[in-house]
Amino acid sequence: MLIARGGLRVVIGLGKTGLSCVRYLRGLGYSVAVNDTREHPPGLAELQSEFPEVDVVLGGLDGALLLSASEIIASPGMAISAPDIAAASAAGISVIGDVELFCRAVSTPIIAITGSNAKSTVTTLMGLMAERDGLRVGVCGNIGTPVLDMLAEGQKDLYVMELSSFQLETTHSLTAAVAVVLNISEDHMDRYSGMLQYHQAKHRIFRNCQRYVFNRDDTLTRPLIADELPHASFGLNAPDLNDYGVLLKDGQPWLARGREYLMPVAELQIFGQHNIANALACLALGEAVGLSREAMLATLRDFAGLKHRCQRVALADDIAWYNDSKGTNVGATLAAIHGLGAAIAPAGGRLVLIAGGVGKGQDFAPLNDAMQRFGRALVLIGQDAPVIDAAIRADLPRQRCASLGEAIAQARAAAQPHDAILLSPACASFDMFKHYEDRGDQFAAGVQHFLAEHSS
Ligand code: UMA
Ligand code: ADP
Repeated sequence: MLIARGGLRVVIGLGKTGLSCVRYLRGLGYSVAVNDTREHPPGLAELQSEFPEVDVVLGGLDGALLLSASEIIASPGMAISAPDIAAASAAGISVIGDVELFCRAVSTPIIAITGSNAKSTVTTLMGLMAERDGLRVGVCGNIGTPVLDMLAEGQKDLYVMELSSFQLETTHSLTAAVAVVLNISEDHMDRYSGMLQYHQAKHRIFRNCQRYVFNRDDTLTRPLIADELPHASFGLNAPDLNDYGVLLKDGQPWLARGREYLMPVAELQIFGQHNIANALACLALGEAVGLSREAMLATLRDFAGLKHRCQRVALADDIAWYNDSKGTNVGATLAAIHGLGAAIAPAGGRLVLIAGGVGKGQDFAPLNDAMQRFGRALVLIGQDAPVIDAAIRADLPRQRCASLGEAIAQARAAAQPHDAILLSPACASFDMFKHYEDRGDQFAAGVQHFLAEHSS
């Protein structure tokens, strides 16, 4: 039997997060109502069959409902600066998120990971490392499983939590065993007034953390908290005694801690400088929570990378095709261009880049130098193709295409032997696709289809 708890909880958003919050709060006996600005939110049918007693208001925020709440739990996709939510907050109603509910309930150690890019790669690796070391580990958060759904899975020894800036905005009680901001570059400028506000949201991860890790190649990742707090840095140069970095041994780069050689970079299956940084970040985070060195290095050797992140999907006529659909901002696309461009340059290869989509108000100019250095041609798709076209001034052949299928054909026409064709859009996907996975899957399927039709 449910114990009736005082005060109405209003959950905003009926996606994965909203549903997980309703399940959690109803499980504790709270009265819950749900509000979503969408007419047909994805979790509606599930909610109505599991919790027919929960009132749902759709098609817009309901200011009166929000003002009647004891506490509002906002999903990350909903900006808490929306006037009705801001008004409730100004009236003294606490506005929190699912991660806050989780942190209030759990004292198990948490590795808390944020950054503009690399979050899912590092979060996945940390989960695999902890599992290999024999821990019961819950990998959750922005990576896909809402934290409260993970809580329902039962006792864990460690949580590895990927946190977005949106989730951090509504979290107050996180006391991470170790926290990291992996890197910071422009993203989500449609939700923030500028880089300062975005940076401040990311750095909330360090509040009350027990240890921290930072990227010494990116000063924006260094927290403004006391240096007495135990910490370690990672970076691509030679490390100080307790830090992680790269040392040369017989001319070959090795992952290193202080003066200690840990593993040749060549043993990593994931490529590019950015992935060396990711591996080093994992080693520093793992040390902070006491994971064994052997388990961590064995995991790094085995890991072949995640789908949609610089993933090779085809090789034909000496031209390789790469799906980097998760490259949804300029920072990620730059990492892909540099990583892949440097890998194919020795054989004379250059990159044909397929980019474009919803630009989220970013400045695309940083892509110019990278494309000048490594580019063969530019193929543009989606809503913000003209913005990218104007920002990349490099003297390269370029095409604007109305569909991904056309982009695939144009990219192949521009490519030469030893080149690589890279889908790394630097943009969100929702003008043409359901999500980045859909874009990546359509690309991989489209490439196979194109190659089958054009094979000699
Ligand atoms: N939305 C409305 N009205 C509402 C509520 C939401 O229009 O009232 C829209 C949002 O603008 C968004 C979509 O609905 O476009 C989904 O939002 P949501 O908050 O319901 O999302 P969930 O399904 O709960 O998924 C969220 C994260 N999504 C977002 O932050 C947008 C998922 O991260 C995360 O995996 C999941 O919680 C579990 O924690 C996705 C994401 O894109 C992968 N994250 C962004 C990113 O990585 O860049 C931050
Ligand atoms: P996130 O979860 O932060 O989006 P992912 O691991 O899913 O991170 O990678 C997203 C994109 O960023 C991919 O295109 C990937 O190749 C790129 N990426 C991965 N690591 C880095 C890094 N350290 N710096 C910049 N880009 C990176």
